[in-house]
Amino acid sequence: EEIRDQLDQYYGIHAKPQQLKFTYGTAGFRTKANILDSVVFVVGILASLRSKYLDGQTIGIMITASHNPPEDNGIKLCDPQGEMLEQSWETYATTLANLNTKDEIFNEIIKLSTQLNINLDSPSNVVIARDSRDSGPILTSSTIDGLKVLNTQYKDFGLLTTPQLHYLVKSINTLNSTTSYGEPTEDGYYQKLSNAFKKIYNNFITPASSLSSSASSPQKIKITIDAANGIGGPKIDLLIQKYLNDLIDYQIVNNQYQDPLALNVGSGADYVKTNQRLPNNINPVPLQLYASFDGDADRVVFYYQDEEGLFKLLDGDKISTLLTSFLKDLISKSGLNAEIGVVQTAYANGSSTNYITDVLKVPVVCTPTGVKHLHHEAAKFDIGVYFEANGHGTVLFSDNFISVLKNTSPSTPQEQRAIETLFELSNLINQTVGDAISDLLTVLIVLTIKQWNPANWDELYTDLPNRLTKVIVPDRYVFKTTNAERQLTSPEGLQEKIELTVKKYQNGRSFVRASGTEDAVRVYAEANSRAEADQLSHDISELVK
Ligand code: 16G
Ligand code: ZN
Repeated sequence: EEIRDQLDQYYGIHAKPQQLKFTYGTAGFRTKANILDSVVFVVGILASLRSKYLDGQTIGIMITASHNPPEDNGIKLCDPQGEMLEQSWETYATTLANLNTKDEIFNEIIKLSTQLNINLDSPSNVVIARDSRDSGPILTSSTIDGLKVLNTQYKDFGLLTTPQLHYLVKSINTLNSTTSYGEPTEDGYYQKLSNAFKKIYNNFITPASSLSSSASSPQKIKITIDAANGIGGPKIDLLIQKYLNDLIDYQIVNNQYQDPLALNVGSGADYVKTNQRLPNNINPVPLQLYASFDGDADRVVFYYQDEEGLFKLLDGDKISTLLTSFLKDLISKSGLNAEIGVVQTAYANGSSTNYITDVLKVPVVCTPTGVKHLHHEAAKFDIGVYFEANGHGTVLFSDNFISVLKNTSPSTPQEQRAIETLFELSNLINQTVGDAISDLLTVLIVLTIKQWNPANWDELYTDLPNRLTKVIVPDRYVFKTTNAERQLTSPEGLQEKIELTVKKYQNGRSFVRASGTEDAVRVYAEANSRAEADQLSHDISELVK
């Protein structure tokens, strides 16, 4: 009865416009902000149910549309250990979001609670945060109305990056346990990352070993960050200024997060990766390192200008190989036995896959696009490195391996340093989800230890020229794939045609898949030269149309 009363009170202002259809996809619900109100309201209800179902553990809600344009927004749920919402619940989310009346919603709540054995009177807890979009505050308050329907306790953290919200959820749910992840505050996040960074730094960089001209103090680490005018800018600013100012010499450009219309415009990780060019407002100095975050700071890509003035991208594959080679070296120096593996998607550059397999001799697993697929596979290794080429990724350390690190007594100083570094990397690298801030600090410390400039990093392997294009088709759902999205099973006969075309190109590779976030089909093509990659991309696009 109480639920009916609450629905009576709140449903009216959050009723769904009849004709709209919504789907909880790889990135949660994402669309134009002005049609999201009814959706976020029911997500509040669903988060409450999920928390009650999990004995009151805290569920996270993030309001963001990542790299999408300013007028978009979105909402997604985060499970108690900071992971993506369990897949079966995505279906419940979609069902709830498409109900057209108050009674239908009430019946669905009762149906789910019966089916899943949820006690609706039991406690439920939620934390919520948002990126810097101007639709964020109003959508937050509509979500909170949804939380009130089932009497959920909530805390609104306001502006955060997506990975910070994941950190908080895991920290809250592990509080006072032996697996405590960190202090459940924004500052706790900064402390955890900066402490780990300093420990690794001090283990390797001492004034004596530094190449700096003034022998007493090593040079500061230099980085310029393009924040896409998003929430990552003020957050990394806070972290470095408060905790790492004496080690890092940094500059943030495109940092107008208070101007929501500037978000992701001519800037950000997605812009840089897709267009393979510099963002606005960077005048590159050759061989200096630059980084771009996306709008909610769960992706990062790096780049530099070489001595000939060419733009060089260091994307998710380059991050993955850099970290894998460093970690592999640490494992061997530690004297421990640990299985390291790399997870990629079909978008990974062929050269990176060859490098990891043939040079590093580390196993590579390929999964479909989307964090939940990569994360799941990475969790099967002692150390699982996963990055999408677009810059989203992280490194997972298994619980078992972390306890090995904690309990091993090293027999040499070299072993001790390797073990300590591995352990601190597990603190520096966000274990819940890809995190631009955490990944940035990790790349910086690895480059500093190796005394590498961006060109040294880039030399590990040479990317095959590639092109990613978008083709608008009448119905993208007819494009079905298998083998981690690398082959089409439908429309019939198309895969054979693609393979015949690809065969004409040296080192040619191409695949076609329906986007999970846009009404379009994506065509990826790579080949030996720029011209051939472009031609292959064109040929395949013609087949798809
Ligand atoms: C979502 C995914 C991202 C993936 C992208 C692909 C999560 C949290 N995000 O943004 O990992 O790269 O979708 O988009 O899983 P697409 O299906 O439109 O190509
Ligand atoms: Zn993002």
